[in-house]
Amino acid sequence: MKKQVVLYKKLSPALMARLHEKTEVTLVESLDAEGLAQLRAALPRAQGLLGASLKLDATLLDLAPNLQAIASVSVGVDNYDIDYLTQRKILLSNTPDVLTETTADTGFALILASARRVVELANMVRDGQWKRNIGPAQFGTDVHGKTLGIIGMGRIGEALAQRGHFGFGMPVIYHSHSPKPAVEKRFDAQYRSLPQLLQQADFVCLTLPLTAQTEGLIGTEQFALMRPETIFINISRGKVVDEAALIEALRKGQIRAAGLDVFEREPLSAESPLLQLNNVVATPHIGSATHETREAMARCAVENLLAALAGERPANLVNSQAWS
Ligand code: 8YV
Repeated sequence: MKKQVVLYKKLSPALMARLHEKTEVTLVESLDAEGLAQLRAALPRAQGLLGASLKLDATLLDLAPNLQAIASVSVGVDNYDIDYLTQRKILLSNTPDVLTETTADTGFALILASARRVVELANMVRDGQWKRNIGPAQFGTDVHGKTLGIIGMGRIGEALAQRGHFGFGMPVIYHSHSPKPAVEKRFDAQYRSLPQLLQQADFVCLTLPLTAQTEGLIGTEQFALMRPETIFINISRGKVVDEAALIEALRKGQIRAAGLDVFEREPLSAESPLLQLNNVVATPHIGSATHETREAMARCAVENLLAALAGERPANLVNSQAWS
């Protein structure tokens, strides 16, 4: 008998066909109130789940007694209670690697846009306010040759370092839970303590996962260590930062600008004080959002799920303790 899969993310026709070939699929098209009710109704028969951007807590998972595997269409796994899943022997998989380069591109887009004030000045042109040659009041700041500070030297951090070092001649400094000699050799990068990095980097870039240890890592005390020239970039998770402290630092001119793809609450409210600030570039969590990469992530998730449901170890198993 085919296994029962509940999808809470739309897939391309090719991937839908692949899934239909092997499983019985229930599709929940969106995660609005109606969609969530559909999901709840489908959970009791679900053996596999595939989707993203939904907090799957114990209350929801308790509705799914037959669940064997969850394939998340994301690299981040902060939406899942991993201990609980492991306890129930539910295999959780994610989609690393395929999104690394695209997410690093997003990071660099924010670095360039914030430093060169691309959004603010493009809006000036669009608003018909380009009346004369621009002067120092509109000048930006250079990116090439400046110090790139990366917090969290994982795959995405490395891809950012590669762009900065080889493309823009930037000295690279980094902070992570342990020094990485191979990275240091490849990008001529230097390890720093967190306070040292915050004091020395021209661009402070967050690329680390959200965990109990990283939640609220950057707050008032950390912004106070940055300089008025510092540009702050976040492509990881909003909750790694105390957003109120970030707003305060921007308002007080403690830092020059911020490029943000992630926020404490998403979607970001139109009322957010961040959107009142000209020196903030805010994008709607587009880190991996290209046609090619989202398809590759979905394909990876489908293969992870099919493997798990067939009793094989998925290529990107997150909770290896659940595998026996
Ligand atoms: C999206 C992401 O949030 O992979 C991640 O961790 O943050 C993103 O790529 C989304 O999960 C894509 O489906």
